[in-house]
Amino acid sequence: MAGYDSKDLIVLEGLDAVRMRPGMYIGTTGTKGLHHLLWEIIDNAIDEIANGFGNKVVVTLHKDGTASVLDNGRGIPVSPHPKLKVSGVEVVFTQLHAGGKFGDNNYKYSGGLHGVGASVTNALSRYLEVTVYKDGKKYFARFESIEKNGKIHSGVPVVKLKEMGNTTLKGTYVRFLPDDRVFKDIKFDYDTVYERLKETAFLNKGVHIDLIDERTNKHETLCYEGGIRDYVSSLTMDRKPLFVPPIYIENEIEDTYVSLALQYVDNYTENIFSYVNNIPTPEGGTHEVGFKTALTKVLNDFAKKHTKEGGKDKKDKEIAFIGDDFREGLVAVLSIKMKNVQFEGQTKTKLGNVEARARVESVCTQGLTEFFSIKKNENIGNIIIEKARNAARVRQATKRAKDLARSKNSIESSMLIGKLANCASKNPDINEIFIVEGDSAGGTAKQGRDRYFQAILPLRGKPLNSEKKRIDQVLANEEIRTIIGAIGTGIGEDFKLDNLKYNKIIILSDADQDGMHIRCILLTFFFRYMRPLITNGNIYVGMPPLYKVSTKDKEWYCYTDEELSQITSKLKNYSLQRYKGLGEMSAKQLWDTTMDPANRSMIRVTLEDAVMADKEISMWMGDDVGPRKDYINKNANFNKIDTFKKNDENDKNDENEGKEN
Ligand code: TSJ
Repeated sequence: MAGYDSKDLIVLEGLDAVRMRPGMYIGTTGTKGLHHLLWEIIDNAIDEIANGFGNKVVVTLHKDGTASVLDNGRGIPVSPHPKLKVSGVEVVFTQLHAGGKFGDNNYKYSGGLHGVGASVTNALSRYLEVTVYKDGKKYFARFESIEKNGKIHSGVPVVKLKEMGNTTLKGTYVRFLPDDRVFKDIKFDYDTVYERLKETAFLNKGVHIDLIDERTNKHETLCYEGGIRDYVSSLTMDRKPLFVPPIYIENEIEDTYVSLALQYVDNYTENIFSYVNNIPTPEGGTHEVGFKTALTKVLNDFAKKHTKEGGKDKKDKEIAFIGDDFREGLVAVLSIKMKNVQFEGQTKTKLGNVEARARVESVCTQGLTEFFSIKKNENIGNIIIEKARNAARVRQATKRAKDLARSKNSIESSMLIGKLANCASKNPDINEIFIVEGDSAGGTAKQGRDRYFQAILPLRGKPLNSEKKRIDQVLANEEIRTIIGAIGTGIGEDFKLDNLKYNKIIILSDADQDGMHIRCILLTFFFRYMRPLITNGNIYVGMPPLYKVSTKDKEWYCYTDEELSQITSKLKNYSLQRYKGLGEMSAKQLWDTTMDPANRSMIRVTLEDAVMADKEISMWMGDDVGPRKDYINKNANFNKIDTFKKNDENDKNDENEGKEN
């Protein structure tokens, strides 16, 4: 232990502090902390490469429990430090650098997870060895954490840096054994290291990173010429990108390097992965704000310009986009490099530097504007605007529906006036509302009803567009919003059964395909947004008759084909009327057959019915064409009320709603 003098002791005390409170430097002494030792070393090697010196890093997990990192950079300086009078290598491994304050040296951007440096790895290792290949010479040094008089001295230079002969190589090799007196478990995990290196390789384009596990003979070579472009592509690979390849921007401004890659996928979530000096910033920060501002601005400009010129969609002028609209389905990686970074937030993973915002915004605005000004990229712009327009519509419709559901006296709202024929009674327990397909049938029902307790809400024409892909868009439908207003409970999280205005909600639609479709949509809507109404048994499907059989002195209504043949088989002279729709019935007939509680038969909708309707709707409206095609083929001549018929027969025995009270 030659050369272990008082001057060094000061330094050594620093490293002992690390061992005393490892948590302060590496977070934990668990697996995460263990791997942190390796990240510090890797980050230093990557820094060298990122600064333009060398192009390769090899990480090896050895059988003896050590890990090593090799780069082909310039080699850590070996000359004596002017003040400390020890080699540069010794400074690197024995000097504790207070987090982030390592700014004004040769490192352009100080890396390392918290910038604590390689000395922390040394302090928490059994031993650490360094080999430097530089200026034709090979150098070696070794550090150990030694126990002496019951006290552990951390990271002591036991072999001072020495020349070991000639070499043609360049670079730095560091190998260390984590100290089992600090860590419970000192086994490095291949997958953890692999994932970290993959991310690093994405963030440092063109850098070759090898991972070798000598314990298992597993190995991997990572190198992405596209950098974060490849990162984004890998993220969107399984998620239907709306265009390829990702948009890419890269520029430097005021000593801040900004790179951005982005793509859109066919879903509704926002995925921005941001980094500062290769450190992830999951809490975001000023750089993300700058990017978002730029994206919103550029896309808004694009939308304005291209709707005016093209004039394809006049409605566009009505839609005011907000930033969120441009981030549905966005997958972006933003990586910046700058000096003197300040982290904030709960987990210190949010960039706080105010200057970063304008710089990132400037680079992104310029880059994106340029991208979209190129003629062949116009189509990509249109795809994004189309997606944003969709997002904006859903947002507005959802808001309208929610507002309506929240507003206290929504029944008085203008939309309902003239549509809803409300009942006189204010007692929800006895009140019923018929949701009737079509204005004409609605009119008949209004005439035929018992206006004391029966309300009628006609649905106009063909209310819902089956082209709509998302159920959220069902909320854009005025009819649906009217229903929400009439029922009174609100929807989704705001649902309150206590505010239900009608104990029975009865869907009355024609027994044809359109009728079934409307019924499906309504059930799906109730299932998704007012589910307690279904589980509570408030939703019914009305059963108008399909036929009327008349003889000279009697009339029968038939609700199924079986009933019809049963009755007509015993008759000789009869006339048959087939009801094609509710509108063909008189007010009295409708009352007698379908609305009069004493005679009517209705189906109480069960959760299973609703699930079925929901599935059916998903099939019709989903993105996946496969199942829809199958369904159409299988049911080319399907009976329109299949879904309900089965239940009809069951229910008729035990219930029966028609014979209630
Ligand atoms: F973390 C570490 F220190 F242990 C470590 C550092 C580990 C590994 C594997 C590599 C490195 C490292 C450091 N590789 N390359 C460098 N480069 C320098 O330290 C260096 C070289 C030359 C000059 C110069 O100004 O000439 C400056 C520096 C900082």
